[in-house]
Amino acid sequence: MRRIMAAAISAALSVTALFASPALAATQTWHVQAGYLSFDGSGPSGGGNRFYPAAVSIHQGDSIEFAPMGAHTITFNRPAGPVFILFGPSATATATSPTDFVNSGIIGDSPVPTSYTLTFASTLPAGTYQVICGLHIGMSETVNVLPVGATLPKTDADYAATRDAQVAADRAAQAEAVAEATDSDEDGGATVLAGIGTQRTSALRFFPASITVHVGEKVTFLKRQDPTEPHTVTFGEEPPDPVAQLVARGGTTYSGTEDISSGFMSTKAQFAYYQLAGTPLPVALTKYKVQFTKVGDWPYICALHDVIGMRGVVHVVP
Ligand SMILES: [Cu+2]
Repeated sequence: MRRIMAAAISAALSVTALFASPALAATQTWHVQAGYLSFDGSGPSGGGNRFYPAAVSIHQGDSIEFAPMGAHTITFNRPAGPVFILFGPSATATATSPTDFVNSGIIGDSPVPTSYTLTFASTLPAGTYQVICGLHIGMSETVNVLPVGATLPKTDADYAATRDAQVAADRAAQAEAVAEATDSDEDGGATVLAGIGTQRTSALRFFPASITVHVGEKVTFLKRQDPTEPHTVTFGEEPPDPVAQLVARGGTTYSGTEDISSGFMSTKAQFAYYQLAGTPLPVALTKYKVQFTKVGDWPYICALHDVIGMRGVVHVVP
């Protein structure tokens, strides 16, 4: 018995020795947070649309576990075509060459975040790579892949500290943006902002969520203060198909019974980022003006963000 134990220990030691040699060093899993969440009284209300931290240095063979806060994709080598092609996962979660397409699909789109681990294979040449979120313009992670044995500049704990500092800075900038945002239509009429954000963050709300106008007047909905999120302004019933919900329909007059929608509202930069040219979605639409012809309280939603509370109401009085 004793001899068998000794043999086992001896075998274990030789395995340890093998792994200690640079060529066979153990791989490591690094941690990056995708976005952050803000909350108001009703639940999640938006947050960050950046990776935290924005850059990491790792070894060939290492992995990065992305923890999503909010809906994001983890995408290596986005193929050409409308953004919808990124909504589902690719067959593999390992990048073996600089041109591999690796994609998580949409993750984090529920109360419970689901992490996604992307592996940078030992065969991937050392170099600097980008991982993007297909849903949020500017959301990009720089991954410096170094040869096994190279000294890495930071630890996973260092990156967690950077993450926390950047999230705190983004939260402060977002609060300031909401406090200071103003916008108005050229005609000076009633205005609602669809989202308020910075280049890195967003509040998924209508500002104000409740507005009062006289019958016959118009309300202008502006998506000009929220650079990283698209929205819709939708009155009445939505079509069941999620893409059809993003197509403009029904005109711009509302008497309480029609199904009308702005369709997908996005800036020029977002429209290009989503590669939507040639689809039935509106081209870079940032303004939608509706005339109200009947007294009543008329609720509306953003078809993309209604589930987390992006809803409003227009009170029309005599
Ligand atoms: Cu929205």
